[in-house]
Amino acid sequence: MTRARDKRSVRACIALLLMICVVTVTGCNASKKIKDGEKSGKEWWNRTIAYEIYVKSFKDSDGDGIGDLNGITSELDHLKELGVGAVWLTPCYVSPQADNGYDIADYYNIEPAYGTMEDMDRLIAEAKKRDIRIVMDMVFNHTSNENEWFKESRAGRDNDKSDWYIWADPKEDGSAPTNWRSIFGGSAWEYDSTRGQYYLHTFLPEQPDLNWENPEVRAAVTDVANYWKDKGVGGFRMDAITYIKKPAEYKDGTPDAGDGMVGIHSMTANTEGILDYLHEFKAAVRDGSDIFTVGEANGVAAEDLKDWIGENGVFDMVFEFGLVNIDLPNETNWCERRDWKLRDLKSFFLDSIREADAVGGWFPVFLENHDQPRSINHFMPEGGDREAKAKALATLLLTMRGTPFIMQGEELGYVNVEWPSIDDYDDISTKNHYTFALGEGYSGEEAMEGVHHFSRDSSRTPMQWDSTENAGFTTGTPWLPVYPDYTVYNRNSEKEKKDSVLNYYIALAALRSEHPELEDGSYEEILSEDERIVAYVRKDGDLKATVLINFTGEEISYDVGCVKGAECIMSSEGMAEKGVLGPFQAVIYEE
Ligand code: TEU
Repeated sequence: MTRARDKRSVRACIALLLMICVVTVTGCNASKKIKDGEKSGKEWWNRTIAYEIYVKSFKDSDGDGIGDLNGITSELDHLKELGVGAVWLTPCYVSPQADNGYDIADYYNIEPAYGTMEDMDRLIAEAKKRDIRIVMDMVFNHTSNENEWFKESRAGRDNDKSDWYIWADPKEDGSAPTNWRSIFGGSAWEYDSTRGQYYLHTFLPEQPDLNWENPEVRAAVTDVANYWKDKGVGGFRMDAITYIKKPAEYKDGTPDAGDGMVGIHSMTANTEGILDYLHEFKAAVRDGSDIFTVGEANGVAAEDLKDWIGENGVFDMVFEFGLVNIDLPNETNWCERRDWKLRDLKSFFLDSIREADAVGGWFPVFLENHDQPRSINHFMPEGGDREAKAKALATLLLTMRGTPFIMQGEELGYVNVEWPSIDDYDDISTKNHYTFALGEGYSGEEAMEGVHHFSRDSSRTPMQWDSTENAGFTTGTPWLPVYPDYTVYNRNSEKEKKDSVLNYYIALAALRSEHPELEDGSYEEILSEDERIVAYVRKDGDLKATVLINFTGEEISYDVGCVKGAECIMSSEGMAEKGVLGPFQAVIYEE
């Protein structure tokens, strides 16, 4: 890794000259420019790095094998070192854990396995001392079936909360109201004998959907969010938010698989009228505060962004699914993978950033989260040096225009788990995808291949802190096995190894904060048609950084005109030679 000193004064004097040179000699003529960077937001969350913690797997402080809030508090300095200013916690409210906390029984209390409200207050305060804000995961499309709201709702057809969930009568033959398949497999309707009706669940039967048509429901979720805002959190990640509005009529859809069902996503995602609810939520929660909101927006594409973010939008940012589904044409079927080209990945960033910029919105950059495979397996070709691939992806994540979201373990270079049997897996969605594949006629081997590639457990294995037993995650038995490579890939060992993935992340985070063009400079894609390199220019006033990332395991050459007159400020692998990139090498030049 090399890093030259900042020479801004010299650079300012020669900037104009260099620009002229670059324009004259550049071979990067296939460039696509999108914005001059001036209108970009300057809120604290535009300028920071966000980090996702899967609470159950981060750090266990009491030896029960389950991560907890005190564990997180004890490792805040790790996050500080990475330049993190916002920490998104996966749900840590009271929950029966049918979906690891995404089934909330009580929004106002902490799950006992994770700690107490005092622990949470301490975490918020300790984080604040380090300039870190805690971001809460708000799950409002559904609750747990153990939530008091649902218990009351299911008790009869005429109680105060009878209309708080989505209830519907059976078809004449007694079967479910529609043929919709839940996102986790099986019918999206569950029969309840007390009411003699079905209730809708977009996810598990243990996760009944709330009825947002009912103003009392909207007021209740607003109250929850404001309660947490008043505690001083820095923002909200809005879970599965595109599903909250259902169509006016429940109708069967055209089956999309041999089970005769149709995925609920295609029937309910982003239903017209959803934005009215979300504008109401924004006015009651977000407006007038300095928190940020980021919506998990499966079903919202780049062209829809104008309604979701920016001046007329409902959130500050949205997580789009275009990139993570680049190889998955149908989320229900993990056995059907799509070939993709580097051009597709580049287009995703180009389109999303362009659309976000056009409406004065902001883009959250992410390559991983707790539902996704590890990015090394997801976006990089097989073979070659794992650490080099991790650093190449880190460069993309931390120098793209937008707020980067690091998934825990990504900064250590984690890869997917590939356990031999479906019984080794914990995640309920993984098990259901496997069963679905067998039902569709795929062999056990084919179904396991899908599991190895897409299972959510890959991003949920315990965080690896050191090379002691259980990677220092717990003194007890970890709820999910620690990845066997922990003796090499762990925080402490990587801290000691000069050229580790972790130290590269730390250096990149520091570089980013010292170079404003990398934070909110404009974004211009270069070498657009090159299928081996992702390359772009970030500019802010006189400052200009050029990023080049080799996505292949080969040494390759590129037209040196892109970086003529510039100096290298970062190289992921050894020295940088202009015009050449080593296998998976990433370089940043500045002029
Ligand atoms: O995920 C919502 C969502 O759209 C996911 O179904 C995603 O497509 C899938 O997990 C990919 O495998 C959110 C949470 O992120 C997820 O962890 C929860 O299980 C889900 O909501 C239900 O709350």
